[in-house]
Amino acid sequence: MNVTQQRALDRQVMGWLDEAHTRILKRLDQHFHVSTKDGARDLVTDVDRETEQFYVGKIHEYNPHANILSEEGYGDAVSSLAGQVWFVDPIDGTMNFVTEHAEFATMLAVFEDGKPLLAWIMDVVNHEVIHGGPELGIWQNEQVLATPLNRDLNEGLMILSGYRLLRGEMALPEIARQALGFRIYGSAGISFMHVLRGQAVGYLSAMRPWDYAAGIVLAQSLQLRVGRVDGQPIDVLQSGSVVVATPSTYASIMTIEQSN
Ligand code: 2AM
Ligand code: CA
Repeated sequence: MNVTQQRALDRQVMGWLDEAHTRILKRLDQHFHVSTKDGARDLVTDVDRETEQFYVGKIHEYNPHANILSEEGYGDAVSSLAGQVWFVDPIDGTMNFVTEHAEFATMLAVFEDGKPLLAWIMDVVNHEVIHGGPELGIWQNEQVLATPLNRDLNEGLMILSGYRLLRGEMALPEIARQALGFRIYGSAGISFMHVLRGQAVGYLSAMRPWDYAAGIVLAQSLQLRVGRVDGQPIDVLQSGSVVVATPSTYASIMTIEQSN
């Protein structure tokens, strides 16, 4: 897909996101059903399912041959990055969606034959979308987003998984101690947005593909570093640790991980 086609697809998906924004906010004012998946804290609502079905319909209309890896099961069983592959998280931070009615995101990413093309993360309540890709550049709504300043861990805020921090996993307590400060947002998408805007120097969590696919596409396009805590590169079809950070912070985190 050339850059002109990418720009057209970006505009089209921005239209889907406008529609999703309206639908999701409308649903927040109505009664919706909440149930649990993998334990009492893993929530899913009617709105997660409806929104995923909405995106899957739009993607199939755009490209009937697309393969879709999505959280709630309306996509496909994707085992390879061959062809066009979409990653969909309809509501990211469902706990925040249910309890706060804020600080949740919706995320999409598209790859072609393993190559990242475009991604979108929308902070739904604030109607802010960070979107673009390695060839198109990165935008927040209509404004170009610049590469964040290369600040080190002790010069900025580090975003962590609260669940993993409490369990002392992935050297998170030591990373929290060395950071200027640390934050926990409970939504991968909202966390990525802070790093992409340069408000935080990094984010570390254990995630599933739809939690991080969009985030790493946007981060790499802004010259941020991404990888696993064991130093391995990321296979976007696999769940596992994900570090996203400025180059300096990434190096500091890797030093801590290696002595862990
Ligand atoms: P979700 O709301 O789309 O499930 C904090 O809970 C963050 O971790 C959210 O982005 C959430 O995404 C994600 N998450 C929730 N349960 C998870 C799990 N079992 N493994 C990995 N990520 C999870
Ligand atoms: Ca979700």
